[in-house]
Amino acid sequence: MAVWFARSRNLVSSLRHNLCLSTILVKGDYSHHRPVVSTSQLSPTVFLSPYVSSLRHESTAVVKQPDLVQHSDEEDVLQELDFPGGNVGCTSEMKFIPASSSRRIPCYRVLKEDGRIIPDSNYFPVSEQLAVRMYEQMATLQVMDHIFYEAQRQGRISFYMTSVGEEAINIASAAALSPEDVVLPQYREPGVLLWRGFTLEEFANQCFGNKDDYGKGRQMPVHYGSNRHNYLTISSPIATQLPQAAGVGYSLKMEKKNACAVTFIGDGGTSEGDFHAGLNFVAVMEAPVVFICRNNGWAISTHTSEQFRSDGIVVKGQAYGIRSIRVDGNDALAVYSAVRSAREMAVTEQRPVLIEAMTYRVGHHSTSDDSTKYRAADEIQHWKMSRNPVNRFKKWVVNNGWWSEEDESELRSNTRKQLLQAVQAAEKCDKQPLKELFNDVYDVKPKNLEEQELGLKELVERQPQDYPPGFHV
Ligand SMILES: Cc1ncc(C[n+]2csc(CCOP(=O)(O)OP(=O)(O)O)c2C)c(N)n1
Ligand SMILES: [Mg+2]
Repeated sequence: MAVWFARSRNLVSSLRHNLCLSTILVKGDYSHHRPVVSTSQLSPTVFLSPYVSSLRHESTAVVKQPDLVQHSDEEDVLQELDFPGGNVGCTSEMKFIPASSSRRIPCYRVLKEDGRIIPDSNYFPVSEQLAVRMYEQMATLQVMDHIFYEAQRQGRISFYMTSVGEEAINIASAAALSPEDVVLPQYREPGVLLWRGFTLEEFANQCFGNKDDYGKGRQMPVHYGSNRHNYLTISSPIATQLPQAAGVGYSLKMEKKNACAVTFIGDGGTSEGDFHAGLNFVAVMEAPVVFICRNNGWAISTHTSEQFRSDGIVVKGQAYGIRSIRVDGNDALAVYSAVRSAREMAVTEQRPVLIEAMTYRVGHHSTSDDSTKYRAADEIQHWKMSRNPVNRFKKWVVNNGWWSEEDESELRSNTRKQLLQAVQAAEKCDKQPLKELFNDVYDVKPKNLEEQELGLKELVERQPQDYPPGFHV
């Protein structure tokens, strides 16, 4: 017999006990299968040893720590038991918690697709000046992506990754942070660096790996980093930035800084062990770290359905004891408010916060990828046109009378010109001498590196035809 009760869970629970009905289901309960053993067959003593029972009164009387007690909202708790991790209510029902909650965690949003604000939204107001700057930076990021992508296609740079579809996460999160907050990026967050004042010339120098690149041309394009802007250099191995963020956050805490660490990760990155180590470390150390997960549906060609079976990432934050929120990553106002609140909580309460920003990777994973091989072209088109975060924010800014089509064309053509100049200058600029390849990692160069340096020098001298004219180590 399966009867659905939508209202009183206590009523259901007491009916179960009194009528010995093992299959009364609460609406939304995932345990649809018949229990192996009916509740009437089980005695509470199966679970409570006499030794534990004798401590019951003491434990509940001595410490009442409601925050530490996770009462199930469905079951009658018989009494509390004290375990090393705190008091736990106990139940005579053998019931596994469901694999996921009955309802998916909702997604916080403020702006509708038509650029109007959802009535009664709860968000931080954004001034005209801030809104215009946010929009300008989103548009600049679009132009930058376009020019560098084309430069790669023309063979002028070796590699590039766009942020197309994720402009709102990039810019709105950056706008909500303080410049002292230390950012540990994955790689699809150049907009944060743009917001902080990294110039288009600096972006171009890195992509061309010339002598003005802060990494001295030793990294792939898009692996930006800037001490001046508190933006740690991107490293290719996915998720290494999370345990590093734990260390950065903890050091900010020890130094009593009014700042937090902010680290970005993709949905795919959450499958790495470092994601879990980072979250747990930060939760336990109570470090001021904001985790921003860009859940864009894909990790190269791996869809999220092949990546995890949980309700996305937001529930993983909670599993580690981290306050978490799911937000519409294509809604700049929602991202701004969520990140600003998260940052405030992290700094004032000295605790981590996790944000799962739902979005879609409109571009290919990188210039080494062709995403039409594993996803439908009309799916990409849908997100590009109907769910475009830049267009949505623009509608709001235009509706407020803060932006016009003249402003738009002026901004785009100036940015384009500036970028083309930056690309040309970066391309002409000399590279670092090859010997720089062997510097900076060690204070004193070890013998094996000296040998490799000598070996490379000999190779260049032996086969000069394989290297540009005048090239030497
Ligand atoms: C440890 C490690 N494994 C694999 C890779 C290869 N790799 C580079 S990006 C990527 C996908 C990451 O996807 P996601 O985290 O969702 O970020 P997105 O590209 O979607 O922004 C993979 C598997 C890597 N760089 N490092
Ligand atoms: Mg992804």
